[in-house]
Amino acid sequence: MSRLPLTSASCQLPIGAIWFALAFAACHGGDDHDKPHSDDTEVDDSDDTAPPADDDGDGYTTEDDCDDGDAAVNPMATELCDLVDNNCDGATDEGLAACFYGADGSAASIEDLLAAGVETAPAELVLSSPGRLVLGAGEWFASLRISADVTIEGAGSDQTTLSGGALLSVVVVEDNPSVPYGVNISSLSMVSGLGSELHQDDARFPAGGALFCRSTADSPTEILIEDVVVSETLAERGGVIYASGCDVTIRDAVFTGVEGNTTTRIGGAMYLVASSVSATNVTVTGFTSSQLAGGIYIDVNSSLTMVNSLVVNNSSGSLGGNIYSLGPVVCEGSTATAGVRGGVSDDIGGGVYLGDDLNATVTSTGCDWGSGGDDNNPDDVASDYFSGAQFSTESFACDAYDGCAAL
Ligand SMILES: [Ca+2]
Ligand SMILES: [Ca+2]
Ligand SMILES: [Ca+2]
Ligand SMILES: [Ca+2]
Repeated sequence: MSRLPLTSASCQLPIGAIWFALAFAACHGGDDHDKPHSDDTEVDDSDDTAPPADDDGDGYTTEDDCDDGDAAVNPMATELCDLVDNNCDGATDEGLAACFYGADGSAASIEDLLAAGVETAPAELVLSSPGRLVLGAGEWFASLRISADVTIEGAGSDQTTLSGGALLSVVVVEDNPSVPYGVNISSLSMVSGLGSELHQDDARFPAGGALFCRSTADSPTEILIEDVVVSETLAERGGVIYASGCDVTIRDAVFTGVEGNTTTRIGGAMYLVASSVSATNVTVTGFTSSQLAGGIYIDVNSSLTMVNSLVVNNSSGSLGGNIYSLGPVVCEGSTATAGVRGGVSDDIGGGVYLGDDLNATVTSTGCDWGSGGDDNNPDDVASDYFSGAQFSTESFACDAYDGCAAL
């Protein structure tokens, strides 16, 4: 609000919450009938109060101008990505489209870079210095290549969407052989990634539709995914996540597969190599693969820990409808919140197939393994060393060679 003069024959004072009271006192017989102008006849002017200043000349006095030393800051200014409350609404950098805050204290808008991406040509954005990327509401066609400690933060999984435009992985975390990166992704949706190309054993295939993470360092790259919804992403290996040398923590997330997917060969939702996934309140559902692991493929030196999480209704053309594992699988929770159900394998291991490795185990505490229409088919847990087990109990342990026993 700008200053408005109150005009009368005897008074000219500004209106405002405070100033109205002063004006009233001055114009209607205050304590000493003092006048606020320099031409008053009273000897002592010490109790006069000066009108509010507008030192920077932007038309707003100190009443409304939250920085009266900067004319670019005032209630009519546009909010910018600069760590300043430009429009004096009490909030800093609110409502912006895309703002990157460097760990060095810098702030830079990347709205133009992101907005240049379209569905057929997503923006390829390189984040190579540590910091925090804050995305506002809207759909952004972009693939982010990260080679630093970076946090990506949307306005909510129902507000902010990152789309790979069915061309690239939505997020790629690069390898750093010396000091692996830490990357956090939160409060957004990821759609339409098609995986990055990966060389492995002279093969070349797209991997990690939403997230591709690879580290060759001694310690793993740390990834946190929180309040994230993923749909419509595909890759030959890991429709949502391909992780090699990465520890991935996932909280409050829903991953949904693509109906009629014929792209994925192994790991409809995830493909883990020398990686761990810790999932809490996560649902992985509706994924398919033509070969192994309709839902999650767990290679040697990898593991999956699920707490109050569901891996349900995933199917494979071969071993492991929901999960194929060469490492430990842990499922904890109650039947209301946790389970491995509705998996379908055209071979064995509708729920979990345990591969030929000493570390290939399943431990279930309280999880629902389905029954009737949502049972795993043809079995809940199987390996090449024991015939398929069907469980009516929620707590049991299996290993690939000795089979299963109730806990
Ligand atoms: Ca001002
Ligand atoms: Ca100002
Ligand atoms: Ca503001
Ligand atoms: Ca600002």
